[in-house]
Amino acid sequence: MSFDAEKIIEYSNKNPKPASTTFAYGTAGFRTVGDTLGSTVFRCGLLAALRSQSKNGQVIGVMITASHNHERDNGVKLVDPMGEMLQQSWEAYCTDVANAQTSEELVETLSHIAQEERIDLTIKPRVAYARDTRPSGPMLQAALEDGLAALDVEASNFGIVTTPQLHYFVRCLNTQGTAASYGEPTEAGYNAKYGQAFLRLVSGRETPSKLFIDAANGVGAPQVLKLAQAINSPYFDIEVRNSDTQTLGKLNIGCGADHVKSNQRPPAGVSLVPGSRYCSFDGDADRLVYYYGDEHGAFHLLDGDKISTLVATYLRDLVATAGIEDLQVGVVQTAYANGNSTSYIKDTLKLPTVFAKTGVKHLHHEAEKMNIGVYFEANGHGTVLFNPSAVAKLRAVVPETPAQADAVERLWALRDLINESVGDAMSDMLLVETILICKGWTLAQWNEAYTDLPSRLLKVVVNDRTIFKTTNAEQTLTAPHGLQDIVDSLVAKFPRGRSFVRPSGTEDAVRVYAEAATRRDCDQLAYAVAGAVFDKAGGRGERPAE
Ligand code: G16
Repeated sequence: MSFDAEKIIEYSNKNPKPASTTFAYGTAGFRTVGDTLGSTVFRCGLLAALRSQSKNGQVIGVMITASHNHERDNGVKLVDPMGEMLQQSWEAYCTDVANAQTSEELVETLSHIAQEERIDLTIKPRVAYARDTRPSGPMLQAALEDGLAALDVEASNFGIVTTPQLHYFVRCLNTQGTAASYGEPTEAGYNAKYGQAFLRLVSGRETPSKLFIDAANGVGAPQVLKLAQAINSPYFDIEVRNSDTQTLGKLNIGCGADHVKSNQRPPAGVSLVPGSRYCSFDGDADRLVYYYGDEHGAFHLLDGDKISTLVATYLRDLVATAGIEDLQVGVVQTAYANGNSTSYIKDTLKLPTVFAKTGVKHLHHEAEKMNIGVYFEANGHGTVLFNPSAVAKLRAVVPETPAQADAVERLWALRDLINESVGDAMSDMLLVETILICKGWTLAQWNEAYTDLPSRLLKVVVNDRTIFKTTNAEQTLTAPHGLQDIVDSLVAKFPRGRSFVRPSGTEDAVRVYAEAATRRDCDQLAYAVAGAVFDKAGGRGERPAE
């Protein structure tokens, strides 16, 4: 059995590759200007079919989104059967397939992959797909549907949903009717699963004040309203801001988690009232940050590091109360983690912590190695994983006291509350809300655990970001030659200084991160490093300046 080459060529000719463009599967799939992605999304449909066949017909997910990026961008990524990111060895296939110059070359590339992976092409492929609210979404969805039709895929269209919801649906579809059943693969099933776990954990406690949610004018806005409707309880009293998904030019502009984290200020449309509680999603609701304003007008950010320490502390304490021996909670971070958060995890919480490269796919794999792995990027993207050994240990506990029984029950309920397939702003928000409600904490009390070192994240646009190569979990540059020495000499000038440079995998830019003991030093260091990048590596546009 082989492909119907003629059919693939016919559909492929409808979705031609732009001749001069090279596509690369980056941090979170392919991302670039949406209008140029038709051929890539079409071809991802073909590859998703092969991936499904290679997994014995399990459902593979395809999500069309560019998450935090500008509205004109779009992207596509594949989701593996348990809702996790595509296995990394297949990313190279994605790149090969996306860059085949002609339709005939495309068929050859697909045949080569089928041979290499020994794929049984008689298996019926199954794919689930969805998109976010971007204007290029319908065109790209049509291209994807061409790819699915070319290989006779049994396809399920989940419409306009958040990225984590699609990951959840894929896992549900592949576990239906098994002991590992993850839930109903519908929006209502998602809302019921997470909503019910939340109510199980908080009922009987004091109700919190209203939570203001900035939805980045993205798909999280309608979805979180549906979640609130399903929960229908004073424990989840929300007001959604930046919920306009209809007007062009609004998605992620001046709002959303990326804007709030990068600029360290509230989003448009939100004036902070002391004592009130706020959080932001990004454009496809896979990132979450919290914040508040104090009575002196100062802005306080509770980012992914703060979420991770809150969650790790809570889990560590529950495990201790449950009296489960050898059940280790660990934390995975990236180089963007604030230095004081890392010290707090190691020195105060006394929990193991490891560093991974940027991209939740890298953190996820590290977290899988831990019993209970808490992983969050500083930008608010992350989740918690309970590995099979943790689940076995939880099952084996025979509680001897009511306190122990309660802690065990809470650990089970937390596992139901957490979207283990991927970082999920809505599920993470319910998790944070649960912990705050159970502790009776305000955001200011949560923030007291440790004080962030001043940090700054800058973007530098250069002629060719592919000349930047890194090592050491992306904290050290190996190219362009000599640039790391300059960064090192700048860092040495500032007490508690730390800085690194890496090419973005989702945007056409190089990222510069810096932290130091004072705000003044941190900003000087960040702009000095960004200036050096601009000068030595072909900066474009305006030279970064304070
Ligand atoms: C994606 C990834 C994140 C990553 C971010 C920025 O986020 O899922 O893991 O931190 O891109 O990556 P980079 O610095 O390589 O551009 P999102 O929210 O855009 O999907």
